[in-house]
Parts: sequence; structure tokens; C-alpha cells
Amino acid sequence: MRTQVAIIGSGPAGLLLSHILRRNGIDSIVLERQTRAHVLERIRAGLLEAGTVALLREVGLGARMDREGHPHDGSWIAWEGRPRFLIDTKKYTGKQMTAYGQTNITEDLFAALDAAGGKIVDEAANVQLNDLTSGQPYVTYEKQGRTIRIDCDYVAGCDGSHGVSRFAIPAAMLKTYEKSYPFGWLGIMSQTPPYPDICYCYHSRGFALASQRNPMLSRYYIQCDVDAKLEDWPDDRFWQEFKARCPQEMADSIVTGPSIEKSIAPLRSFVAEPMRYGALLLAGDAAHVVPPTGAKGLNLAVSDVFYLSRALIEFYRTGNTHYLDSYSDTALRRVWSAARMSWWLTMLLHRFADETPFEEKMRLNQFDHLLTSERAAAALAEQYVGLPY
Ligand code: RFL
Ligand code: PHB
Repeated sequence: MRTQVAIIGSGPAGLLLSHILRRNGIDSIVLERQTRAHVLERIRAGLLEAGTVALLREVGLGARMDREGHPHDGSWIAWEGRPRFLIDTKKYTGKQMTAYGQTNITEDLFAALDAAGGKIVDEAANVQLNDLTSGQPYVTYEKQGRTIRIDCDYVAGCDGSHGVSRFAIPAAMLKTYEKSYPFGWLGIMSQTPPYPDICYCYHSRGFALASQRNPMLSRYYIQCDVDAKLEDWPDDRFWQEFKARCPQEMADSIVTGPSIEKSIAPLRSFVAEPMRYGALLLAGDAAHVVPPTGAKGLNLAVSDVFYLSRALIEFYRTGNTHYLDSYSDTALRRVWSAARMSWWLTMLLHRFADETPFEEKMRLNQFDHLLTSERAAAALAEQYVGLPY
């Protein structure tokens, strides 16, 4: 087979890239290791930056998001023993964040690609990237006992943090930066009316977050030990712990119910540089992972795809490689800003077992600084809502 761009991974990065390329007359094939059902079942992100919403609208994916998504003027921080603080994105940036699930975006993308004859191969095993610096790159994969070869001009590595694409870059040419945090997030989904606000809670028992998907679907998280086991967290224990970490009036208004999904995600920060090697261009979690505290992972995948699609469109229209050549530097500038914000918010809002009383005071003072300084509040709002592309 031959295509212009072979895309590895059918997460939001890979699907969105294929969709935008197709709208611009550029052919691509998406190779996905899992079944489509598996991809659609994964519950992940829920909060979209204004820039993500604008881009999705611009590429014809806004209809359902505008109907079902829920715009918010900001997100709250409820700190034990302190007044509530609003990360007021509307006031300081004029922009809103929108609650709309990654699952829905993925569904919208599959529907758009299916309707337009997009090519997505699922259950593509043993994907391998070959001859990336030869001028004649190709990808192979296995399906139903056969090995299939796809010749292409470019390979987009959109296969998430556990994919193969990043490992096709020789170790000597790749620099990686990593930090793991000594806790995870235990998340549940429940078919209950959500708490009306997106609210991050800091409490001496640990962090908690109330979020939402739609008027009858709520998403809640609590900080948990890295080695926590799902079987130790029946719903009752989860709700009890969640409520213990939020202010009384908030706890009283949370509508609880049976969970329909429950999972534990470890928290880490990871950035790989550069995001290009010959014909291979990395995008999304394949190149970088942020802890979910800042709600930035999916939004970064979308901004990478913005820069990458612009570069490929420019190349196929004019032969000019300017944007391709600057892709890694341009994308990484935005990645590092989001990595810093996500790290900062993670450090601010979680309990660290080995923390000294001094560090605890510093944490408290950082929050008080937000409460009392318009400039500090504005700086956080600007980063939280997402930097312009
Ligand atoms: P994905 O979504 O991981 O998709 C990669 C795809 O590649 C496939 N794949 C392979 N295919 C072929 N061959 C191989 N060898 C392959 N290896 C892997 C995988 O099966 C998969 O289908 O990466 P992508 O597209 O870069 O998208 C990134 C986002 O999914 C991720 O950053 C966000 O979900 C992170 N995130 C959040 N981001 C936000 O912007 N806002 C949020 O509110 C938010 N909340 C979250 C989150 C992530 C979480 N978890 C579970 C880590 C909340 C949580 C709990
Ligand atoms: C979510 O709704 O899943 C969500 C919201 C905000 C975050 C992280 C996750 O910071």
C-alpha cells in the first residue's frame, strides 16, 4: 500500500490529524493496535481549552460539542480552611473552558472519518517504522497472519506514551526529561447529576476533584497511593473519602451513586526532545505526558496536531518545508509551558507524605498569594486556559 502520511495510533491526536489532512486533500492511513471498541471505552480527559474548542469547530467537529459541551467561566480551588478561589479564565482572558469528554471527541472523529471514507486499520499488530531518514520511509504491521507494508512520505507517531514511534528514534538523538509523583488519581464515573462547578480540593487527607461530562454523568477523582488497588476502593469508601476532602457545603450537595467506571492513573511529567526524526513526527502523548491536574494532555495533543497539520499542508501545497523544519521547536515551546503549569498545580494541590513543615507553609503561602494578588490570579488563569497557538 501507499499513502502520503502513515499515522500510528487512533487516539485524539492520530484521528484529528487524519481528519484535518483529509479535509486538505492529503491521504493518510491510521494504524491502531487496539480494537475500536477498546479505544472508545477508555475514559480520560474532560476539559477543553478555548483554543481546542475553536479548532474543533473550525474543522467541522463543533456541532455535537456545542450542543452537549458545558462551558465554564473558570474552575474553583477549595482549600481546607480558606475561602474558595476561582481560576477566573473569563475575567482575566475573556475565554472559557468547556467540559466535553475525550470519549465524545473520539466518537465524533470516528464518525467524521467513516463518513468521508477515512482509512483506519484497527488491531494492527507489531507496527514497525523503517528507513525514516532514507527519503523512502515505510511502515509494516501484521493483521490476520499477514504482514502488510505501507510506503509513505511521512510517519506521524501519535501512539501515546506506550507506543513504538518514540523508540524508533535512536537513543543518542533523543533527550528525555521525566518526573514521577509519589501518588496516583483514583477516578470514577457515575450516572448522577454532577456538582455544578469544576472544583479542585486541597485537603490534609489529600487532593480531590469534581468534574463532569454531561447533566447526568459525573467524574470525580481522589489522590491515592501509587500502589492503591481498585478492589480496596468499593464505591462507598470512595464517596466517603471524596466527601471528607471537600468543604462541608460541597460534600452535602454531591449526589452519589454506583460507579460505572473506576480506574487508577499514575501521575508523571515526561517530555522527549526533539519531536522529529527524519520522516517521523511525534504528536501528543507519544512525545510528552503531563499530570492531569492542569487538564492539559488532550489539549496539547490538539495543539501539536495544529502545528503538524499546518506543516504538512504547507509542504503538500507548496513544497516548502519551513513549518516541518520548525515543528519540533514550535510545538515544544507550548509543551514546556503546559508541563510547567501542570507540575506547579500538581505540587500545589497534592499532599506529599515526606513534606517538611516548611514546605507545607510554602504551599499554603502560594495559595494565599493567589487569593490576595490579582496578578498571581491572572497569571494562573492565562496558563490554565491555554496559551494561544
Ligand atoms: P492516546 O489517547 O494515548 O492515543 C494513542 C493511541 O495509540 C495506540 N497505540 C498504538 N497503535 C499502534 N501501534 C502501537 N504500537 C501502539 N501503541 C499505542 C493506543 O492504543 C491509542 O489508541 O494519545 P493521544 O492521541 O496523544 O492523546 C492524548 C490524550 O489521550 C491524553 O493526553 C489525555 O487523556 C490526558 N488527560 C487529560 N487531558 C486534557 O487535556 N484534559 C483533561 O481533563 C485530562 N484528564 C487525562 C485526564 C488523562 C488521564 N489518564 C487516564 C492518564 C484524566 C486522566 C485520568
Ligand atoms: C476530567 O474531567 O476528567 C478532568 C478535569 C480537570 C482536570 C483533569 C481531569 O484537571
